[in-house]
Amino acid sequence: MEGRLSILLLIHLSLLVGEARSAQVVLNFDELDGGTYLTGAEVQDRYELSDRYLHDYGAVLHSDRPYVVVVNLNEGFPFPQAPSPPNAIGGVTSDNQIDYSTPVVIEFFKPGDRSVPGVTSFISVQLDKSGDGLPVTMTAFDVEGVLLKTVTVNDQGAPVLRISMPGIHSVKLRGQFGSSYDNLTFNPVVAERRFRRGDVDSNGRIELTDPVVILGFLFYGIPEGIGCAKSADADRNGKVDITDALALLAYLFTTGKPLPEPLSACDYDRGSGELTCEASPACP
Ligand SMILES: [Ca+2]
Ligand SMILES: [Ca+2]
Ligand SMILES: [Ca+2]
Repeated sequence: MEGRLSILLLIHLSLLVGEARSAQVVLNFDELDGGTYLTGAEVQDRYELSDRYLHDYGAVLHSDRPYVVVVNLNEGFPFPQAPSPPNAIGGVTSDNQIDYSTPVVIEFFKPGDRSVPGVTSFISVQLDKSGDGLPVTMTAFDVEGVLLKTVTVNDQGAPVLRISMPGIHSVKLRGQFGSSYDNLTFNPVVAERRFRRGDVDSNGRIELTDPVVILGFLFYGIPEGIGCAKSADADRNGKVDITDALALLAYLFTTGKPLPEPLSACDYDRGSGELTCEASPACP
């Protein structure tokens, strides 16, 4: 009985841990100072928003200026127009005026470190309630600026734009004259680095020690983790398991069958699943 209880407790605890790890970030901008929402108004410094969320969440926002504007949608409307009142965000023209048809860009980095690109696997944003019914698009790009996906909604009744796929480094929101954005939600951002497949210990060479590191990790927990899990995914199936060690051994010693790129040189790997590459010293 006691044994069964502790198993249940373990299952419960592991569910809790899983939940904590995958907790989404929700930014509603309501803790910030919000200014007028009027199109054409000049943006004052205190309503600018750019890298405030870099340290904790790895998100940086900009428009034609290196920031977006935080607008208070409570004033002047009979009912609050922000999905979470009072604030939403909007675009800023190059001459520093509020303009909702100027695109808003959200870019991800390793939290606290703008020199290392980051990626998320899910992002959504909600439009305000005063839409004009015209189409608004969100386009996602990978770390190299390659277009991943575009979604479109008609801006009426505070619709939500969402994209769910691995490798999202940035999104561009392209709205109409009255499109402001709220409740920006995304999965935790992880660092993205160049790597070479098979160079598991990232010493610049693919050799016997690399499959040995995979086997040690899988069967003995030594090392505890692999700095660049993508480099260990030799067959590029999105998981690190014994088939990767075998594929690597075959590449080195028997069939010589090449592994999927990036193999010949350091590079990013687009859309190869949820594995990450946090550290890869041989691929700066
Ligand atoms: Ca809000
Ligand atoms: Ca190596
Ligand atoms: Ca694999």
